[in-house]
Amino acid sequence: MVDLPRRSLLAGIAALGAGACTKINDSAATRSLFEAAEDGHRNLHRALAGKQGLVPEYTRAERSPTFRGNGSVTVADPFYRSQLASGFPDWRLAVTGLVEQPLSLDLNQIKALPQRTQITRHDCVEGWSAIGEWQGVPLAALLDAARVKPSAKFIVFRCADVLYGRDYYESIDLVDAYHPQTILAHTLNGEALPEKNGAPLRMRIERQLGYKHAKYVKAIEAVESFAAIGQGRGGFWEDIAGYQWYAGI
Ligand SMILES: Nc1nc2c(c(=O)[nH]1)N[C@H]1C(S)=C(S)[C@@H](COP(=O)(O)O)O[C@H]1N2
Ligand SMILES: [Mo]
Repeated sequence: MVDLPRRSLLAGIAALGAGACTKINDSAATRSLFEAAEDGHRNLHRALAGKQGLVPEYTRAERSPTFRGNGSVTVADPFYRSQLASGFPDWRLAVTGLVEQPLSLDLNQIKALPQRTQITRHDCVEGWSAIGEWQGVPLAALLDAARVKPSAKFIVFRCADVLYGRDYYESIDLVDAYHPQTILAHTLNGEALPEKNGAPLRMRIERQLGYKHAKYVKAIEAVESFAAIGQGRGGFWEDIAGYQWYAGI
């Protein structure tokens, strides 16, 4: 694990330029991944929505007065508890797996990367929705800084909470990973994320249902397959309750 100095991280991102997303989405690797998608729902959904279609964004006036917490709303891990009490000074996000340059970033480094703010609607399969304003770093910027290897097919999120005795985790494909509205958020409605909503860092994967939006993210891992992780279905709810891995909305 290399602690990449902030300056070289920013220089690396600047060198990639604003075209980074386009470049990756136009790559033969991504196209063949898309074309090879086996899942009928996924193919259909992508064909209808367009690969990079954006979900609607809302106005500040439309934000829900409170954004409820669901699933884990607290984290028992003692290191997490001491960090929560002091504003996460020693919290590190790892970017690992099939990358040329593994990263270990603190919150200040993450906030110094390009940022995106979006007001979106969260839909939980349990039958509730909420509109919130999220700010964070596009996952694409983190993946570009770490230089994902061509063999990577999925991005896995490792979380700090344990629910029903299991580590929460989730995974998405590279199309969703590089989607412009897929961000690692640190701020909700202008304030640091509350514990119930995933402090200090949680995913927003706006074209997917709520359970894909991993909270309390401590590591992001590029993998070729998620068969050996958890029970092999790609996520916590996929493993324990048979929820669909592809939860496109
Ligand atoms: N780490 C972790 N992430 C999680 C969950 C969880 O229990 N643990 N619950 C998921 C579900 S089912 C939903 S609907 C959303 C809820 O996000 P919220 O608590 O901010 O409303 O987080 C998702 N991400
Ligand atoms: Mo959910």
